Amino acid sequence: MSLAIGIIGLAQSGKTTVFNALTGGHSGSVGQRREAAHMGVSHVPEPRLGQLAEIFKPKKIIPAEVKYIDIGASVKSLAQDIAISGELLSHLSSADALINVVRTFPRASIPHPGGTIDAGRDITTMNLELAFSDLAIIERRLKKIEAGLKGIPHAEHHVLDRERDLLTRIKADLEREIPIRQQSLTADETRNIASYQFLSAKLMLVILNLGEEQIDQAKIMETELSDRYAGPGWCITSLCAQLELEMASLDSATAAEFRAGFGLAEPGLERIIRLSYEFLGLVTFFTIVSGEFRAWSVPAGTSALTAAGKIHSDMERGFIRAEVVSCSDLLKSGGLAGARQHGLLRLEGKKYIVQDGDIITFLFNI
Ligand SMILES: Nc1nc2c(ncn2[C@@H]2O[C@H](COP(=O)(O)OP(=O)(O)OP(=O)(O)O)[C@@H](O)[C@H]2O)c(=O)[nH]1
Ligand SMILES: [Mg+2]
Repeated sequence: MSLAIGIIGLAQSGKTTVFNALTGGHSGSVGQRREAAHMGVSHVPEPRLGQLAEIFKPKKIIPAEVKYIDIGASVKSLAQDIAISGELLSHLSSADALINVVRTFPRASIPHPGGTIDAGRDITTMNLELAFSDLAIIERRLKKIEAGLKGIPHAEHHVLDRERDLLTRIKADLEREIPIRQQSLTADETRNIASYQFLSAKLMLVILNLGEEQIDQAKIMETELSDRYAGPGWCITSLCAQLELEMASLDSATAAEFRAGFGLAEPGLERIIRLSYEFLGLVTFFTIVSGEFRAWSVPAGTSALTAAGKIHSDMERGFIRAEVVSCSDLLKSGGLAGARQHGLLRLEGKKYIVQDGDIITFLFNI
């Protein structure tokens, strides 16, 4: 399963433009049916794929993927009306992280729901909307717990009591405007609430959507907002979504020229994709199977057994061992045969922790 990122933001902040630019999609921006979610995939830029391809000469190269979801509705409306929002909310709830698109571009012809352009205010508003959604879930659960406690003997209260106490504590912090990702919860408590898929618990990448004329002020804006809002699981960057979308349709040489004209060093979208990847703590490993050379992303700390299962459940079930060589060792020794000769090819067991850049051949038996 690829990693999924939900795109949220206030009305007309540029969510669909960011989505289209990231995924090369063509979803309608304005005046489209608002209740439909857009989903699309983008490839994780990975320079090592090209370097390794020169050695392996694969028939096909398959980069790792990130799935983006533009839910096309406000988070607040989702929390308020469960009946119409069930499916949209579930898309968002199952995302691994959220991108909050915050408008900074001025354009008089596009009204801002807050009346003026104020990125700080909009970040606060979105934090409140996420908290609002989580509070609605907590309140419903607390009611159920109270009802449940009435129906069972006192001696069996402790499990529900513990859950109620934890949720009550989280609720109090949310009411003090502390998102769950910034609350001090133990690893056990975090695990216990994971199934609620709280929105304010998710990693949050804020993208300031700049106007072309604001590109040279981007760093100052990012720093100022970062000083005000930074905390665990929170990160800020900026992008001129409209410009990136236009560049996405150009060939790479023209796009590079265009970008240089605006003083932009790196393709903004690659930066966003790479950033979300780093932010989520993912590592990349590579496989070559029947001529297909492929990059996979897994959370840092993943075992060889789990990594095998990501490719195919049979590989996990019948796992024997993994043959591993690091990308740099392989490039140094010019190929698998050379790496084997130099003793750089290692045999690893189920518990081996996959390292970024590993090239792995899974040996399995079913
Ligand atoms: N100048 C400028 N305009 C932008 C930029 N990004 C988006 N826009 C414009 O802002 C308007 C809204 O953009 P969308 O991407 O549709 O915004 P949205 O958040 O998806 O809007 P809703 O889904 O309706 O809430 C469109 O007219 C875009 O062309 C930008 O970076 N600069
Ligand atoms: Mg939209």
